[in-house]
Amino acid sequence: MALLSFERKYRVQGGTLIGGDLFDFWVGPFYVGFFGVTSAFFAVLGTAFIFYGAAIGDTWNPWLISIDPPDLSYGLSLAPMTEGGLWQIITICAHGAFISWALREVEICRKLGIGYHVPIAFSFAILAYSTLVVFRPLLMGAWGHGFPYGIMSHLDWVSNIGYQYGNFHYNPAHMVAITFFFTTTFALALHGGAILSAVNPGRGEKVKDPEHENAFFRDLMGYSIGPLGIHRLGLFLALNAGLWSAICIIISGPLYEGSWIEWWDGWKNLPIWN
Ligand code: 07D
Ligand code: 07D
Repeated sequence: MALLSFERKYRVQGGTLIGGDLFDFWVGPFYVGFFGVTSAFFAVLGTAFIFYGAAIGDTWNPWLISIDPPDLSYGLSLAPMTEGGLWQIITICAHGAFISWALREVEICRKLGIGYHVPIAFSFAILAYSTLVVFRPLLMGAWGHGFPYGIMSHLDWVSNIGYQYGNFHYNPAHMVAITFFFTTTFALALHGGAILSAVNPGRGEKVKDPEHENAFFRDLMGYSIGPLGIHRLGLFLALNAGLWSAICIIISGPLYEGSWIEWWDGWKNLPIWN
């Protein structure tokens, strides 16, 4: 089915979570929906507040603009606009935009009658972000534990927090997360390579089918995970990368305050050595 007639067939009314058919229409190629409107609302408002913060700040250099969270002394209270209040409002807008975007994905899945894999996957990114700016600050008793919104300043934050706990490389959950990130790129490189090698051969060569891909991996290592399996594996690896990232930062502070380097000395205290 040609793409345009496919779109016409599946551009159906219904499947909305809220608002009935109020915003159930398309603008050009984009589905609008109630959550499209709320996404746009929060994204525009949040961006406007970032520009306002930049305007009252001391630089227009895009790398150096930074909207900082309130000082730790404000605890979990609301701060004045110029002393972290802006960061708090932008955090609310960011959550409004990200969660709306995920729910808009859900509505599109419902219209098409497909699974919710994409919105579930995006939820893991939102979870990692919320862990950094909501859950961890709540558990530690101050919004000041969130990261600043700025291109270079958020790197300063990652570096500072990394060394505040000795050296983040020694955080065991950070190790697991990094391993999942690396394995995700490894799997995507193998999968992308396998697909291209079969369906994009040299000029004049015949396009090959999935059995060629299976046979390649069977010849290479005795096993092929298969066309469906590789996507299951990919999603599993990628979601775990985000999940273990959230775990590695939520345990730093709320659960363990010392140096991650010294945490490994714990094995010396095991009773089996006595
Ligand atoms: C390629 C999809 C497209 C998305 C892009 C990002 C903005 C920000 C905001 C001016 C893979 C668009 C960027 C809208 C503009 C202002 C205020 C996704 C792709 C192109 N970071 N981070 C970057 C964000 C955190 C870290 C780049 C966001 C944590 C390190 C970009 C968040 C920690 C490095 C960026 C976020 C952390 C970066 C490229 C939110 C741990 C880099 C991102 C909402 C996760 C790299 C100068 C990219 C860099 C980089 C955006 C959170 C660490 C500016 C939106 C606090 C170590 N981060 N980041 O390609 O070059 O993502 O930084 O949580 O080295 Mg970051
Ligand atoms: C949070 C982004 C969410 C994004 C959303 C969408 C828009 C719209 C619009 C494009 C989670 C935003 C969308 C804005 C854009 C348009 C149009 C993703 C998020 C919702 N580390 N480390 C991690 C490595 C070191 C430290 C995670 C490696 C040092 C701290 C990952 C190395 C020290 C924290 C990771 C390394 C240190 C981390 C990040 C190597 C510093 C965290 C991925 C090789 C001295 C953070 C939840 C992530 C974390 C984190 C990797 C080194 C500190 C596993 C590979 C030793 C403090 N590090 N790290 O979380 O876990 O993505 O955050 O050296 O907080 Mg680390």
